[in-house]
Order: sequence, then structure tokens, then C-alpha cells
Amino acid sequence: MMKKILSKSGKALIFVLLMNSRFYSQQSGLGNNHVAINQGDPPVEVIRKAAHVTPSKRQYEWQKLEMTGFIHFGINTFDEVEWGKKEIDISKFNPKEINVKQWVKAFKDAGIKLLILTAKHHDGFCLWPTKYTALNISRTPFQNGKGDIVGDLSKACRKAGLKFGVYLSPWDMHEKSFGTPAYNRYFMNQLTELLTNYGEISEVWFDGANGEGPNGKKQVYDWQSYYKLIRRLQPKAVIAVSGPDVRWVGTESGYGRQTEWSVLPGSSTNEEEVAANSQQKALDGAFTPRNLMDEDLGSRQKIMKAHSLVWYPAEIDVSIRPGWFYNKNDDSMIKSPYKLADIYYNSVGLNGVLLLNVPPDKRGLITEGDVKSLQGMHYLIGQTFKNNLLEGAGIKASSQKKGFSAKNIIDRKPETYWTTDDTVSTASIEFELAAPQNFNCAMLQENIPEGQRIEKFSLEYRDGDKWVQFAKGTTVGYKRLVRFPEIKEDRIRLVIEQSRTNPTLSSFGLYKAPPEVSFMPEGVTFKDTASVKLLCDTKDAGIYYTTDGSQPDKSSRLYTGPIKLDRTAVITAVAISPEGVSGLPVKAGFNKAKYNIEYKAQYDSAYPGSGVYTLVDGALGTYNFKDGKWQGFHGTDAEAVIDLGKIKPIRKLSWRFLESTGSYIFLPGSVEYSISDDGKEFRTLKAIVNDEAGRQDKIPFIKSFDAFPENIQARYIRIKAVNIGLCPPWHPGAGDKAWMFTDEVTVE
Ligand code: FUL
Repeated sequence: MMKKILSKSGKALIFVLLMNSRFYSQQSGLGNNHVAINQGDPPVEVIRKAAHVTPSKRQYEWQKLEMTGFIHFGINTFDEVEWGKKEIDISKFNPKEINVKQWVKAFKDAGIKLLILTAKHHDGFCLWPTKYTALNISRTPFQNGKGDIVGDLSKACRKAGLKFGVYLSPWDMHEKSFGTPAYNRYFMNQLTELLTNYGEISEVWFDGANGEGPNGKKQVYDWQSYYKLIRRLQPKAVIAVSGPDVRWVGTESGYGRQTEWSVLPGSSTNEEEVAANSQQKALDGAFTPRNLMDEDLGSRQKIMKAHSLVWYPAEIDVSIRPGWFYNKNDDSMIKSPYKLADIYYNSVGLNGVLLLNVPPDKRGLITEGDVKSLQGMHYLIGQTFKNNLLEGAGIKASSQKKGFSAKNIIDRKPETYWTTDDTVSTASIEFELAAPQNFNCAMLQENIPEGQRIEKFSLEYRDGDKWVQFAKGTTVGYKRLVRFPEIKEDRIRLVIEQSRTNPTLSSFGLYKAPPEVSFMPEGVTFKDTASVKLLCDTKDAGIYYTTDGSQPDKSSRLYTGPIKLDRTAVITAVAISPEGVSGLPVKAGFNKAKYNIEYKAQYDSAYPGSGVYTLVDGALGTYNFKDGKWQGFHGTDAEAVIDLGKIKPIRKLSWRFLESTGSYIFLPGSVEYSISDDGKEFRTLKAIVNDEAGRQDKIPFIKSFDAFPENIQARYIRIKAVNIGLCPPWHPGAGDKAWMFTDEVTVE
């Protein structure tokens, strides 16, 4: 149920596809991004056609950016919500310290090449002084109504050499005309302002979420006209998500598919259009809803059933924080540099373009924590891909077409490439290094202006007289990154095991990523003592650590064996490779439980907090229920017995709970404390009934239920919290199981 709320977007349902490409021709090169499949085409012909679909010029330029940035900013930032409220008060909008240059610098320093701003989110509030609604920045106290954030950011981007794009939400909760044909005109007027007043626009992002407008009506969007307008005003811009050029990958996790095809079946089942297209007549567009969340979108099996094939590449959007908009409660949950690098490997490295959201705060600045994570990610990626260990290696291909030597793949020139004769679809390339090298990552790139072709590849090293496989993959596309445990070798072979036609490669490389430390176990709560191992993915790296929260360096303690802890500690560790390349510090908290605790009613495994000692580990949660500190009970009560170890005087008992009704989390209906000297016979000390249980409140709230006993001592305390059971009638999830979240019990 919680999922329903969390995966709120309507993207999956509203996918549309426009097929307006140039006609298909035999010859390769950019722009053949659509082909019709004729009824009588035999399978070999379908596969041959698929292998020759190529990106349009604008799609190719976009793909080469690799990393793009998203900025969610607006009235939601001030209301601390993800989606606009029914009533909005735009006089709250006043980011007094705004500095768009700081935003641009943060993204640029991270290697990001294009920024997309939420010019208007679903609430309808516009970050530019539009003529068409009063719900805009000129009617706020911000810069005395003279502000224009679209203008300022577009200029700052251009100055810094970054491209600029706009997010204009088709869904508009507050525009009166929403749900009528007049809204299409309103929307196009706004698009026209954005596409004519702010210089070159490189991406227009249309979200799929489509809720109700102020009159309870839904809109029938005139997509065709929107697209035509964009093509006319900004012909270089790609239209993303609910648009023909760029497809949503299907999740907001930052992780793409292991097999990611950019060539997909077209959506038209209209025979007339297909016939028209096979006569090489350009299509204006054909739309059908489709599910882009499927695991397999473009396999041979899928394309065999297609009426047409289109180049429709994946964009992978994810936020550096749990939410898209800034919320101070998420400050402790900024994705770490290693996590962001992992996302890079699994987005850009899986034939996608990464769209990374970093939201400015109420001041109008990106926080230091976000900036540090971006810098760390940039360091990890830059350091890894600095040296291709294959440069200078001897190279021999099983086959190569005249003029397309295998040497082209290590020449750092993306425009030169290797391929085989047209009839060959498997091949291998051997490399011989001057000396064995350590590496744990490989990069492959197809020359996509010729199409996407490779279906299966593997990597091998030479061991005596045989080849041993150490990595493998399926699709490559624009870029494929593969990671594997570090090896040290000097003879390597890349085998293309299956391809739709002659494979092409514009680059291939082997790399070594900076070392990364991990903990075993990873940040737990323990009872008496704990033993923590530090592991590193780089052989013979030195691991240095501290236990007091300070940053470790070469002068810190060198790790030689398991660290014994008998008190609460934070371990911060960094590894330095034998070549002197430093990783980044990582940390984990180890909390000593204050008491023993035994559960009588178990928490839900989806939200275990830090495990059995969550309630007595001293670690408090934030307003974000996913921060790892909260323990969840789904429709059930919570009950446990705390053992203080010996009989002690008790002056105060306190138990903390979270309310976050948007996520189906409610405060308990009642809380009860009982005490015992022997753990068998309990007597009730206090029962607190929560009069406000199930109340209608949307803002996350934390409440403690306290008892102040007088002249009481005991060894055992039984705690019981009663779940309200079902979501109350006013709630969208009325009748579904309610969650109850708790993080700590304190005994004083
Ligand atoms: C979603 C929207 O509903 C979110 O608020 C956010 O803008 C995200 C990028 O797309 O569908």
C-alpha cells in the first residue's frame, strides 16, 4: 500500500510514442530512427532492419551528454511537500539567498552537461513571469516581483557552457481551464514563452502524471500540437518521457536494465500508417499507451511482433535525496559518492542517460552536503576512467573491415571505430599488455550512428594455454560498463558472441576504480561487544580508520584485524591503493544497546530499523520513515519486554512514534507500560489512550508517550502500543492496514 503512494507517478500508464522520423533507408548514419516492418518480412530481415535503426541527430547529441541534471524547485520547496497542496500560498516563495551560479557550478563540477529546471510543477506555479497566469513568480515577494529564475538559470548555464532544458508539467492542479480544450492553448502559450524567450532549449521534459484539475476534470492533452510547436521553435530539443525522443527507463531508482535496447517496437498498430510508412512517407505520429516498465522491451522476440521499429533511448531519472524537492528531514539521507558512482555505472553504464536531481533549499542554495556528494562522485568516476590500461597494448582482431581497424577502439576518438565485414556477426579481439595490470572495470561503446547491434559479449584472460571468462554482458549500445573483482593480467580477449549484424565498437577500455572500504557487519546495534571487519575491494590497499567521527588519513590507525567495540562508536575508514590512489572515507555507526529487549509482537521485515535493539539503541529517527532508524508494524501491535539487568528506580518512561499519514503511518491508539521484578508477574503502571489517533494530519509529526511514575522500581518493563489497525475513513487508503512506526524507548 505504501508503494502506491511512493510510486506516485503516472508515467508508466501514459507513455506515448511519436513516430515522425525520416524514412528508412538502407544506408547507415544518423537519422534513420524509424523503420516499418512489412507483414511478409522474414525474421532475418526484421533483425537486419533493427540493426540499422539509428538515432536522430538530436537524440545522438543528447546521448553523448551522458550525465544531465534535474532541479526541482518551486512552491513545494517552501511547503515541504512533493506534490502541490490544494490551497497554495505563493507569498511564501522567497528564496532570499538564491544563487543560480552556485547551482550551475555544483552540477558542472560533477561532470553534468545539461540542466533541466521545473519551470512549472504539477501545482501550476511558474518560475518565470508568465503572462498567462497569476500563479507565477512576479506575484511573490521574491525580488519584489522582478525575479525570473528560468531566465537567470538559462543565462548562467549558457555562460558556463552547459545546456538548458525545461520541465513543464502538463498536469496542472490549479489552472482553471484544466480539463477543457482551452487548457491546450494555455499550455502552448506557456511553452511558447519558454521556447522563445530563453535562448536555446535542449530538452523539454513532459511528465506522465495526470491527475485532476481544480474542477475535478482530467485533461485530454493535444500532444501532437505540443510536439509540432517544439519542433518549430526549438528543433534541436529532445522531447522526453511523454515525448517521442527520449523514454523513461521505468523506475526512479537510478538503475537501468541489464539488457537495454534503444531500438524498440513502435506503438502503431494502424495498418494504414504502417503501409504509408513502408512507402517511405513520413509519419506525423501515432500514439498508443504502452508499458515501459517491462523488463524486456527490445529483444528479438519483441521486435518480431512489431509493426515498426523506432530509436527510443532510455533516460534514468533519480534524486540525490529521497524526495525530488528539498526537505530538511532528508539532510541525513543524501546519497553518498559511492552510491552515486554506482548509479552512474548502472545508468550511463547501461546504455542510458542519467538525469540526476539535486534540489536547492529554501534559501535558494544547494546544500554543502549535496555538493560534497557530487564532488565525491566526480572524483570516483574521473579517477577510474583517467587511464585506459589498454592504451599501447598489442591488438589483434579475428576480423576487421578494411579501414576499420581494431586500433580505433583505443584511440580516444569516438568517431573512429572497428567493425567486421558485413556478413560477420561474431568476433574476438585480443590484447597483449607490456606487463600485467590490475583492473576491475571494463568499458565498451558501440558506434551508435550505425545502430545498436551487440547482443552478447564476454571478457576473458589468458591462463596458460586456455582462456578464462571473467566478465560478460548482453547489450552495449552507447556505453556499457562492467565491474568485476579485481584481477591482474596481461592478455585479454573481448569476445562478441552474438550481434544483429556486423558489430561495431568505437571504444573499449580496462580500468581500475579507487579502493572502497566496506564494513562487516554494516553498522549494527550490539549488546555487550562487537567485532567489526573492514574489507576492501583493492588487493594490498592500506585501510586507515578512526572511531571518533574524525576524517581518517595516512596518519590514522592502520587496520590490521577486526576492531573490537565495547561502546557506541562511529568508524570512519579510507583505503589507499598500493599505487597511492586514495578512495573516499566511508562511515558506519555501531550503537551499544542500553538494555536487553525481547519482542512479544514482531515488527515488519520491510522496516526493521537497526534490528532487535532498535528501541534501545539511542538512535533517533528523522521525519523520514525510510531513514533506517524507524521500525514499522503493519496493521499489528508492538509489544516487548525490556530487561534493565537489575532492579532500578524508574522516574520516566518515554516511547517515540512517527505520524506520516501520506505514507499510511499513524500514531498508536494507546500505549501501555507494565513492570515486573521477575519478568513473569507484571502489573500495569500506566495506560495512555491517544485521543488523537487517526487524526487528519498531513505533515509528518513525531510524538512521545510519557509516564512519570513515583517511587517505583523494577527490573522488567513491558511495553505495548496498539495499532489503530486500519486507515481511517478520511484517508485515501481507508480500510487498508495502517502502519505504526517507532524508533526508541527511554527509561530514566
Ligand atoms: C514524477 C513527478 O510526479 C515527480 O514529482 C517528479 O517531478 C518526477 C521527476 O516525476 O512523475
